[in-house]
Amino acid sequence: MLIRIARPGDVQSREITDEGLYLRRREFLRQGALGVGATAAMLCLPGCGRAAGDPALRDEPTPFEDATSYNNFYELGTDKGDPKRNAAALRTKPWSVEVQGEVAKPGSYPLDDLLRDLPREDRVYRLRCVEAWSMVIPWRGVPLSKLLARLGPSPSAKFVEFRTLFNPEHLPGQRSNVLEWPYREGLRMDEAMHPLTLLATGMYGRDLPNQDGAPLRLVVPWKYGFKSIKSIVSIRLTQVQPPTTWNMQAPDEYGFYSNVNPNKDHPRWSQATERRIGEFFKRKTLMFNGYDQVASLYSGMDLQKNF
Ligand SMILES: Nc1nc2c(c(=O)[nH]1)N[C@H]1C(S)=C(S)[C@@H](COP(=O)(O)O)O[C@H]1N2
Ligand SMILES: [Mo]
Repeated sequence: MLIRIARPGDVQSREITDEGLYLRRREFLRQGALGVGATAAMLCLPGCGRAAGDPALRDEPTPFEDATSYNNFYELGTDKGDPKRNAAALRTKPWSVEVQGEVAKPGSYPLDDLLRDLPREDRVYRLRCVEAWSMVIPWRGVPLSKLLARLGPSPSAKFVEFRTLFNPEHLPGQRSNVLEWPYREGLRMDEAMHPLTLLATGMYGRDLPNQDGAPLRLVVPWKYGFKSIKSIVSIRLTQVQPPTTWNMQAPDEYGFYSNVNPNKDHPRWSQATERRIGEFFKRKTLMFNGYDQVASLYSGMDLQKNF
């Protein structure tokens, strides 16, 4: 059959009886996804900048429809379908980003000025949610390192803190205090400067839909999805590790680093496997979500303690 050989972990032993069904479904999906696959391949020709051998290359992109209707964006509601339903409430024009802290060029930048002349790059990245599902998305954006280089980080800058818009009028989820608003996230400086770290402005060759974090979101593909903060209005360079939303909410469940790590269970469920949206069966979760090139950032760190 014209299908790839299943990798170990694709088919669990208890699911073996369904293998025929699984194979037919894969073939069906592959044929159906050809159009999207071709688009993603084309997107990645010019200036793609991905390391050769990126495992995302072997993965079929998640259908656009799924990536824009099954979302986590608590500011637009806590159900997966809420962000799309409430997307129109978020106003993304005009949009400014406050740049503060240990940086040579602080200020309030209209988004166009912030990113002016920084070329957009296309990157197909997997995104692995802490809830054990994953997607493969063709992103478009600017490497965060290029923006930070333009802003001139001081030698004293050790971390970068990001915050999402706070505006309960336009973000109806913020009328309830299910989380402490504004949503915030942070990276260590070397993580922020890593070439994989992307500030996305688009996906699937178009502008970001509101439910996916328009007009500007972070994408850190080796970390759980919640690090990829949406609708950013503030970037602050700091000397000390900034508080982050999910770590504030439940420090025993969500650490600052939040690297995808199949060997470190969430206290309430396993992280060893994941379900790719659109697929029937679970697959094995890879260390750093398969982005082995970041491993050296954590050499010498105990990733069971620094989860
Ligand atoms: N501001 C903000 N950013 C957020 C979230 C959120 O609730 N608010 N959810 C996070 C989580 S848990 C995940 S898995 C990803 C989901 O991104 P997607 O909906 O584009 O797939 O966004 C992350 N960024
Ligand atoms: Mo998530």
